[in-house]
Amino acid sequence: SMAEEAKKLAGYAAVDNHVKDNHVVGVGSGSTIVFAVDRLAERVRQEKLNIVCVPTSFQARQLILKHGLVLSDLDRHPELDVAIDGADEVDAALTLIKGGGGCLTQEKIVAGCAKHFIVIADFRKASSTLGQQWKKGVPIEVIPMSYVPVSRTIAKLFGGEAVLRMAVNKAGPVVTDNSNFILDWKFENPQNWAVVNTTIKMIPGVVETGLFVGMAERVYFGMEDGTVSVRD
Ligand code: DER
Repeated sequence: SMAEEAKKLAGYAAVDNHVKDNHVVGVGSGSTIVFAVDRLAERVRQEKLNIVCVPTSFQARQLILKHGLVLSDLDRHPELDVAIDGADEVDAALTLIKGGGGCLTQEKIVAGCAKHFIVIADFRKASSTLGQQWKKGVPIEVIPMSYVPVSRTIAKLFGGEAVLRMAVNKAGPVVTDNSNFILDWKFENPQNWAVVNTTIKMIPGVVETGLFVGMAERVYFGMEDGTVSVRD
């Protein structure tokens, strides 16, 4: 489909422009990163690159292993050369909503350990303000026993509604790779995302927010017309 082709364009551009020999590469989660890992594996084979990969989820770990790439971790490589990951939405200031796939916590940790955090996305993610296209809200990972008070506090502080993410193929709520729950906060108005991020992070029980503020260095958007648009 057009979106799949756009994801491929973005993934290839990021890997070709930012991954070099002897690099430690953070591998994101979701569907767009699949194309980036395809390209990474192809380049490793063709160019005999010496690369190690640090995953951001169980899914990313499976992807690394499936492609025969060298799996590593933050114990061995607490500083990465580059991290590449997707996003659910990107605004004009490169603030991201992430966590649509429920992997936001390890994604933010890995992104924070990288010298360069590069985002890849199809054209549907390119907004000027958050909420224009992404309607599922801001994912927030919480300690399970706290999800009700955290949900109430967010609504009291910032309005909207923070809803427990229920599983589709399992009875009950989605459980993250870290054995936590996710609240999807359906916000009503654009906010000062730096303030929202830090305030929500301080609520007891909150593990991480899906707001990546001031972290992305560059975003590659695959466009409908087959071009790649760069935002930095
Ligand atoms: O859940 C996540 O954080 C993913 O990286 C998400 O932000 C992008 O997933 P997609 O590439 O499947 O749209």
